[in-house]
Amino acid sequence: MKNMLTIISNALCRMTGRNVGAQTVSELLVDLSEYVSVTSPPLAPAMAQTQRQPPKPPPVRTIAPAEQLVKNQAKTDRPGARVVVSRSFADFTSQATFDIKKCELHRRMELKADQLYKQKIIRGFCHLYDGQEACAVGIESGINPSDHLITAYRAHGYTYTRGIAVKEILAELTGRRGGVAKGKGGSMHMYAPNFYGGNGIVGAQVPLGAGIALACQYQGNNQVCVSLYGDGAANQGQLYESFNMAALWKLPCIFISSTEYYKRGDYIPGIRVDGMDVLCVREATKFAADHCRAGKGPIIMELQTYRYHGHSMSDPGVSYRTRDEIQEVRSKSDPITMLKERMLSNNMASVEEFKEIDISIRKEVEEAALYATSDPEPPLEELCNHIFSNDSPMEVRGTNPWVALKSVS
Ligand SMILES: Cc1ncc(C[n+]2csc(CCOP(=O)(O)OP(=O)(O)O)c2C)c(N)n1
Ligand SMILES: [Mg+2]
Repeated sequence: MKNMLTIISNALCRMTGRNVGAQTVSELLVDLSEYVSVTSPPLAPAMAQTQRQPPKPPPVRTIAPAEQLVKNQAKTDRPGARVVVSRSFADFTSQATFDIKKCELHRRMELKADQLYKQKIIRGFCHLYDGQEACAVGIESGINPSDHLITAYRAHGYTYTRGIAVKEILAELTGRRGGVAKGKGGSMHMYAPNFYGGNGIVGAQVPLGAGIALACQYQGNNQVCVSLYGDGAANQGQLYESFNMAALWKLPCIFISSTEYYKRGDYIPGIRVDGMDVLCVREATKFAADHCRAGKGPIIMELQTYRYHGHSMSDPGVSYRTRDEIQEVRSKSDPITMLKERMLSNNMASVEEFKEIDISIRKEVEEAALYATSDPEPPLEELCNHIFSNDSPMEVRGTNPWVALKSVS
């Protein structure tokens, strides 16, 4: 997975053969669009018919020198290969330490959630995102805090990158008063400023994201909305309806799919990104945000990524893939290890500094876990507050209103 995109990424940097150091990365991407057709042209109706095929793995593209790619461009019959390139690491010296800290904290937080779940302190649904830290961290680094983000139920990492402290996230998972949703939302329903959750219905967040982008456009605030979904939502009608509206109204919406081998974007430009490489994700997001802010309408990003845990805590994650496969990804494409290795080889950080970061992150997560397990549960009289309807009689599905509620703490 790392494979092709890393090779292409490095090769594109080399093949431009230009003084890339003098450009911003976004400029480099725009320049590269001359070579790799970042923007997909609309298809003729007859051709659109033939597109309704089951998704296929993307064809492996061989690397060609820049001039050759330019020459071949006219012959490219499918919408352009979407390639995102990251520049030399030395260009990121001042920022990468911050990225690695966020990636590691995110990983430790998920591992702590795993532990607390197995200790039966976290109950109910719990969907982890370890292995995919480069997606959350890279996206956040590519947008502004005032931009907007909405995702599905796998939301711990995005809640953290949108500015919520680890202890509030863990306390939400344990259902405590100090949780980010006052202990009432749990794993799937966390929110933060300009972060709209945490949505349990697969795909439903995508039209909501288009709506947020419509609000941005209406208010003319130059903000964009990132709307995330997984491959499980990728064939839903509501996605295509949202894409259609976003394209027609040129909404500033970045639709991001964490997926493999699904191809869309026939009418909306799309870029495929190495979702294990935090810098690729960041630069692609910046590129996509620039695209939206320039009034060019929506754009789709496909993050090729890998999750170490199964679907949820009830899925061991090894019935449809082997432990060897997971181990191979861990050893070859882990986003944190890759970033560390590249930082080390570019003299951007030392082993000692990584150790210090590791110690401080472990401490922060341990303290957060202590908070999440010692903070009291919300009082019973709080239970029915903060919901939309106050009209009585109120019925909560699955409960018997005549049975007295009991707290477990
Ligand atoms: C409309 C709807 N259908 C089915 C479900 C049950 N369900 C929960 S998660 C899930 C899989 C979704 O996969 P994906 O979108 O790829 O997200 P990932 O779990 O990989 O992050 C399904 C089918 C649901 N929550 N909502
Ligand atoms: Mg999925």
